[in-house]
Amino acid sequence: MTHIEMTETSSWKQKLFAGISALTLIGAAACARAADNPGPKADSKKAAAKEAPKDAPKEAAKGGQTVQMKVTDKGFEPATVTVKKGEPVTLVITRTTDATCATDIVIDDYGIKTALPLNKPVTVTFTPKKAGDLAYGCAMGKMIGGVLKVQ
Ligand SMILES: [Cu+2]
Repeated sequence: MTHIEMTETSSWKQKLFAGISALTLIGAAACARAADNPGPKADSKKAAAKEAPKDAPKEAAKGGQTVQMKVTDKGFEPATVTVKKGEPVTLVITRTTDATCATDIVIDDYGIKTALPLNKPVTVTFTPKKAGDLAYGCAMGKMIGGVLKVQ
């Protein structure tokens, strides 16, 4: 009896471990794809990876608040976003236009300056520490930008 129970437990654990290993591999592959790695070999690998778009939401779902944003010819959309103090915020930003100078997102108070490649979701994560309006925007004095309202 005891022996059977132990066997069942260990096989269940093996299955779980195999599942976690698979997820870890998927995560590592997603990170490798996210890193800019120009060159003909890298490009052909990227083209072969069919599931790339599915990986971004998984990464963003780690915890806290997730906000999908776009950079269009009107600027950041939505420009004003309300977030909660003390909870991690994940901004998933996709720049869909080359018509503006907003090719980076800068949030001075949190030391964030992240490039926004065209048509590629980029994840920016931080935890707002104080309530109030937090300005963000492009790298040139936030000429194009918006406000994160921390409550
Ligand atoms: Cu600008």
